[in-house]
Amino acid sequence: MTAAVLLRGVVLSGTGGVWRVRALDGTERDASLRGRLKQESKFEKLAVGDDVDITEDARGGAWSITGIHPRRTQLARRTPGGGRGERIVVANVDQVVIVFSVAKPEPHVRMIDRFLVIAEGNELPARLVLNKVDLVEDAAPIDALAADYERAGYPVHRTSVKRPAGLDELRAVLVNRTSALTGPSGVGKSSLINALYPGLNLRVGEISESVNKGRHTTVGAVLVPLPGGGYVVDTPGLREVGMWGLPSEELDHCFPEFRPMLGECRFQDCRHLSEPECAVRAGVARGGVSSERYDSYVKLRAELEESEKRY
Ligand SMILES: Nc1nc2c(ncn2[C@@H]2O[C@H](COP(=O)(O)OP(=O)(O)OP(=O)(O)O)[C@@H](O)[C@H]2O)c(=O)[nH]1
Ligand SMILES: [Mg+2]
Ligand SMILES: [Zn+2]
Repeated sequence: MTAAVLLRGVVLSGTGGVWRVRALDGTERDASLRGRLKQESKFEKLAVGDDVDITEDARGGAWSITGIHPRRTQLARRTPGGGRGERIVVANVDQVVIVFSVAKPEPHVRMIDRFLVIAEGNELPARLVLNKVDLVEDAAPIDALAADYERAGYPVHRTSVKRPAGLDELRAVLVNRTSALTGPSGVGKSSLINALYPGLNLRVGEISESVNKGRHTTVGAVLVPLPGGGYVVDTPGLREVGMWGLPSEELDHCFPEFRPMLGECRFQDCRHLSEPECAVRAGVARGGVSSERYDSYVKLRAELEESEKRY
């Protein structure tokens, strides 16, 4: 009897029966969950990004997923109403990279804050990329925008694919990590990836569509290996996660600059809206908390409370 071949790898894509697994040596294979393992509950929740063992079947040629290693992190979609059920969209994401452009299209702070809240809700570190800096002559508005986020504790990158600028710094923070890349259409996500990795020539944003073309299952996330180590995962991931199921009373914790003040409101269950002696609103008045960020909090809080009424 020959010993079974066992490889360790990362799940790149797949949403159901067959999963694409990239072994540590860079080779890729399709592998499936079979028989008894498929029934075991821990395998039901296998996700893109999972760190797995695959084994070649005795007859050769076919590979099975035979082990799943503990997850470092997860980007999950929670069940509304605070139930325990959740769906893991991507496992082992190390950071969320949120790309906006400084012009064409204009940055949308409410949307930036929404993406940041999703990252915080999943306990993932996030950074902001402000692309297309070549399009604006006056840097002052960009500096003011960047300052709000830096003050909240987020690293901000200013980049241009056209000039080019900030690309080496951005590449350096992507290496050897799994980054969920997100942002609205047209801000330059694909252009950035192609400028950072000229050999890759992949259109992030279109990958998942082509991989999932013709399937009737839910469109899943796809991990793209980067030359030099690391992965970017294109989302549907993040958009799909949404703020769905984030309890409204946890929203304040998703604004890191609020956290030092949260124990200091007069009421323990302060919503930071119109309650007296609210430490967060005092922070806004003092200037320690950006009023733009606070406005986002108010809007998102209303949205979450509204959705809770429906469950
Ligand atoms: N001036 C300027 N234009 C840029 C820059 N980066 C990207 N663009 C342009 O912006 C447009 C959109 O870029 P994409 O890379 O396709 O944007 P995307 O974020 O991938 O968009 P989706 O795939 O739709 O989500 C293209 O015409 C790019 O040439 C930049 O740094 N400066
Ligand atoms: Mg794109
Ligand atoms: Zn308060």
